[in-house]
Amino acid sequence: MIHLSRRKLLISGLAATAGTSGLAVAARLAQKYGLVPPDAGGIYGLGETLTYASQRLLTRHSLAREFPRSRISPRPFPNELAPLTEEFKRLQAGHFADWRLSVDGLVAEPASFSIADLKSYPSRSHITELACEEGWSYIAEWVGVPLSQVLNLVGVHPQAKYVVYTSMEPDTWDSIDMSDALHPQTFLCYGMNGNELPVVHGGPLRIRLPRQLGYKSVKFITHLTVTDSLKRFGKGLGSAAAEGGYAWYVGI
Ligand SMILES: Nc1nc2c(c(=O)[nH]1)N[C@H]1C(S)=C(S)[C@@H](COP(=O)(O)O)O[C@H]1N2
Ligand SMILES: [Mo]
Repeated sequence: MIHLSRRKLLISGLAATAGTSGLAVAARLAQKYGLVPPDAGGIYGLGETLTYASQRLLTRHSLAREFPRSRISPRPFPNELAPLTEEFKRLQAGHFADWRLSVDGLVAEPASFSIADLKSYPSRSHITELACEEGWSYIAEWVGVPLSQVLNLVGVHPQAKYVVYTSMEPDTWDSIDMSDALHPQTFLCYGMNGNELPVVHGGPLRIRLPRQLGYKSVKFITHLTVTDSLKRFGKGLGSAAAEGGYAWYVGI
């Protein structure tokens, strides 16, 4: 565990933005605390590490801004959607009764959950902004179960470092570190603005983490894997997005 005083955090964060010596400080902190993102290789590696390490040290206990109900956007913007698969259409025709979320990896008891199972746990909500990397955003009320609740149910092993989440949409997957996975605002969402989560917004279930850009909030989640390393997943960069040139860590 990191036990840095707030002053030290500020100093290290400042140092991280203060040029060459700052680079060295952040790089050293990154090494020391394992704050090296999986996509840190290659030409932009240092930059990615810097952003991740300095933001992590500064924001590990912070919450994304929550808004009053009056600020909910009247027309949330659904991003362009790839055509739904036959499997998805079949589940949708059955009102997702056969849909399951499976959880495996470094857990005591791998499990699978129906939407009804997930709804049987205390539901939580937050009114937060979804911000796309392309510049648009909207505010909505997101309803679901904290990811931490599901992780506690299956019992995460102490070596766990990341949670990988996979969409029913082909080739769509991402991952977060345990700090984000256990963050109180990180939800598995089945509801939005008082209704079921619409399919265009990722229903029946999407992950929602308001402290990172919209593309980390992957829709149609059906599989979670807890792991100590991202090397075995795809090209080892931590997400399909990272393989396409987008940063793995996009804290806001
Ligand atoms: N499965 C899946 N999840 C996804 C995407 C996608 O194309 N497919 N787009 C991402 C991006 S880039 C953004 S900004 C948000 C948009 O969420 P919304 O469509 O609910 O507004 O979803 C993210 N999750
Ligand atoms: Mo996006």
